[in-house]
Amino acid sequence: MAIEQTLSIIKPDAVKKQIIGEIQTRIHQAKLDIIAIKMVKLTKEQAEGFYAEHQDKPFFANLVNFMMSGPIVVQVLQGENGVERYRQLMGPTDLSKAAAGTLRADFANSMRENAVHGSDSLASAEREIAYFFVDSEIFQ
Ligand code: RTP
Ligand code: MG
Repeated sequence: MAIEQTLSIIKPDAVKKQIIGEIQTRIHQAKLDIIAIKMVKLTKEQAEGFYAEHQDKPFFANLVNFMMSGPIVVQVLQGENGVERYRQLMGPTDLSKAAAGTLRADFANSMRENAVHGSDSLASAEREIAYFFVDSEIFQ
């Protein structure tokens, strides 16, 4: 199986709860390597640009406000089948459907405040990694 990179975000709710380390431990246990990392607070423009695919959705304004409500940790993960395996580790968007042991089942507050983001495809991963990192900040 191919080694893939994916973009992971520890969202404002999880940073506020001081569970960055717990989430990273789960990532390491899932055999995904953290090969780039930074803590940032998004501007409105950055949050809107990152989630531009959702701009026509009814939840867009609330999503943008949430994502700029506090600092986030942005990281690039690498591992075998990394995009799909990190999505599995996160669990589904709707936490009522998330299996125990997934990040969202264990750490999400709600459908919106759901602790983590992960790229949903290889194409999204490429775009999202480039949104936050230049090549010299990624240590493969
Ligand atoms: P993400 O992009 O953050 O990894 O999450 P996802 O793929 O599981 O879900 P997506 O459909 O891309 O939605 C992006 C984020 O928008 C918020 N959301 N709120 N109905 C709602 O109130 C609603 N639906 C989605 C969540 O923060 C979700 O992660
Ligand atoms: Mg998504």
